[in-house]
Amino acid sequence: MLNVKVSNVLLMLLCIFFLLAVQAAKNGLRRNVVLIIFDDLRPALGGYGDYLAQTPNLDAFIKESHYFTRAYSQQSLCAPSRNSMLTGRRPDTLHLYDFYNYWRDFTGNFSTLPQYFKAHNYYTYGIGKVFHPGISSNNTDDYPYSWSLPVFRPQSEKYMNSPVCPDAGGILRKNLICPVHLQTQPLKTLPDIESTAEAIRFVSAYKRRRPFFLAVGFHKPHINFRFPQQFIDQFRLEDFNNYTTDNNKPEDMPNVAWNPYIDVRSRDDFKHQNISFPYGPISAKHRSQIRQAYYASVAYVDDLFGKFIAHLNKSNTIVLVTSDHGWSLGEHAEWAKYSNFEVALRVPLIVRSPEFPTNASQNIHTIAELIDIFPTLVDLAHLPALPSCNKSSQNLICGEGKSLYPLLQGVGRNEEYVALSQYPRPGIEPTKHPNSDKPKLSNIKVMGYSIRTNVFRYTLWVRFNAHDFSKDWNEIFGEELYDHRLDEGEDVNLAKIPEYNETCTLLRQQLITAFSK
Ligand SMILES: *[C@@H]1O[C@H](CO)[C@@H](O)[C@H](O)[C@H]1NC(C)=O
Ligand SMILES: *[C@@H]1O[C@H](CO)[C@@H](O)[C@H](O)[C@H]1NC(C)=O
Ligand SMILES: *[C@@H]1O[C@H](CO)[C@@H](O)[C@H](O)[C@H]1NC(C)=O
Ligand SMILES: *[C@@H]1O[C@H](CO)[C@@H](O)[C@H](O)[C@H]1NC(C)=O
Ligand SMILES: *[C@@H]1O[C@H](CO)[C@@H](O)[C@H](O)[C@H]1NC(C)=O
Ligand SMILES: *[C@@H]1O[C@H](CO)[C@@H](O)[C@H](O)[C@H]1NC(C)=O
Ligand SMILES: *[C@@H]1O[C@H](CO)[C@@H](O)[C@H](O)[C@H]1NC(C)=O
Ligand SMILES: CC(=O)N[C@H]1CO[C@H](CO)[C@@H](O)[C@@H]1O
Repeated sequence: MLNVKVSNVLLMLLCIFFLLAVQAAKNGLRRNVVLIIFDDLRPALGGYGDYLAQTPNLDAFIKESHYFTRAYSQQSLCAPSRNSMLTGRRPDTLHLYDFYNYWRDFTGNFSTLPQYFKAHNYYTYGIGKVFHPGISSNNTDDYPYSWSLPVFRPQSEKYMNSPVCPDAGGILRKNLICPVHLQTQPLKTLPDIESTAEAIRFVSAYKRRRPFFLAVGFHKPHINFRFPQQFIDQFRLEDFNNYTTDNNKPEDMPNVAWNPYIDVRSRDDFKHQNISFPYGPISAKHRSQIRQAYYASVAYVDDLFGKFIAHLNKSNTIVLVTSDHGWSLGEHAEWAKYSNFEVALRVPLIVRSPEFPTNASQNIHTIAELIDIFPTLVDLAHLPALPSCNKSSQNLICGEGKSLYPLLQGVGRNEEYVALSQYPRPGIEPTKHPNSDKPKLSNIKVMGYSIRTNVFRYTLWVRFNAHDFSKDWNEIFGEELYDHRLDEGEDVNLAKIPEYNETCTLLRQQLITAFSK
């Protein structure tokens, strides 16, 4: 009797050891994941063919990566875009178009990308601006749901909107263009420098058996353009004079589509320029200065990116680099984001995985969306696939995007996917009050829905009801059609031209079907 019992116990112990060994082996094979989100970065990168950019570190990284040339944000505003990307759901599903609600309490207790990794035995950590801080992530960056420990927020972050930019007379201003010497800055540092140091500390000190999921959110190139002086010195102002030829709002652009770049106007160095509201223009000299400062801001975060990336072990770490949306640099005479134009929506999307090694930057032209990142990283890490959401399921763990994993394998690159984006307005004319660049939910009266197909961008501005989130496809305030075969800059709106009537009708049907799912 006793012998039988002893052997049972031994068998049980053996089983436990075996299971532990299997788990350890699995963890050993599991790769670390690093997600890097830049703020307001359009693909102004050498690796994306932009010859004005000075981004040696991202360029070298792209050489070892697959990069998507046509990746799009779901809404060109920080909080809604990040909530959409990180929950894998569209703004219309989340009902989040501004900064002032938290999806778990407002819409549904939806899982997030880091939360999914945490649930699958990853150690998850966030540094800097990953979720938009504040109410939209419940003032906790969605901790503890998404993260194994509280998110690192740089101490110098609180001075981001303070008067910290010395003018010619040494007086500190709240300027748009703000090259600085670190010694003059509060805490003698900048937020992204602090975040980079913390990211390096984390990956260098990491000793756990579990793999990690690390998200690093850089604040730049978002305004103000504050960076160490040396980064602006490397750009010549005159190189930015002929960046676009769009000096005035295009005649055929519906007023509802216009974003009056109120945040740019409100900075101390632009306040007194008497830029006519809402259409400007900004003087030629200032146009070049803003572009130069944007590119300098990109060069600055590229430098920090390079310092961090050098500390990663290439052979066991998946790295995905992206941004929340783009930024207009004078296209259509517009600045900032807040629109449905290609320049405001197109983002870099770069994937380096030991599973897909390359030496010679592989570009993928298939259309991708930021909501695709969640299922893609899940597949790259070989976790159980993320189910796709559908109306019949009340599933809290699902995504609305597609996995880009097959595309990385080389499968399905000719699929004609589309990208869907949207932007809200408080009315049909640009206004300061309410701020038509970023209306609060209660003020939203119009929604611009946009579809990017292989060759067209089609945008329809319709009545939106903020109380029940319904839209009326028959009450139209603006219609835009751009043909990217002829007009990459989206300068000529073809929607009113009779020859394009049929194209508009077809795209309108496709758009309504896509946004009614
Ligand atoms: C929300 O989901 C998380 C896990 O995903 C769970 O821990 C929490 O209890 C849920 N909250 C509510 C209110 O259901
Ligand atoms: C969000 O924060 C509020 C206030 O701290 C808290 O009452 C609420 O439970 C939080 N929501 C979730 C889902 O944790
Ligand atoms: C802006 O307008 C004010 C008042 O009309 C004028 O005093 C000032 O010189 C103008 N500034 C510029 C830069 O034109
Ligand atoms: C990098 O990761 C691989 C695979 O896990 C491991 O064999 C190698 O020792 C690591 N290199 C360093 C420098 O830690
Ligand atoms: C990278 O290039 C070297 C030679 O330049 C080659 O030997 C190696 O196989 C290449 N690796 C990959 C993953 O293409
Ligand atoms: C809906 O999604 C669930 C999983 O989230 C899946 O099991 C089910 O088959 C889906 N239904 C349809 C009609 O696609
Ligand atoms: C466009 O075609 C529709 C029918 O598809 C027609 O009702 C409408 O009048 C046409 N509009 C123009 C401007 O030709
Ligand atoms: C080719 C071209 O358009 N060149 C113009 C660039 O901008 C300067 C003004 O800064 C013009 O003088 C050039 O004609």
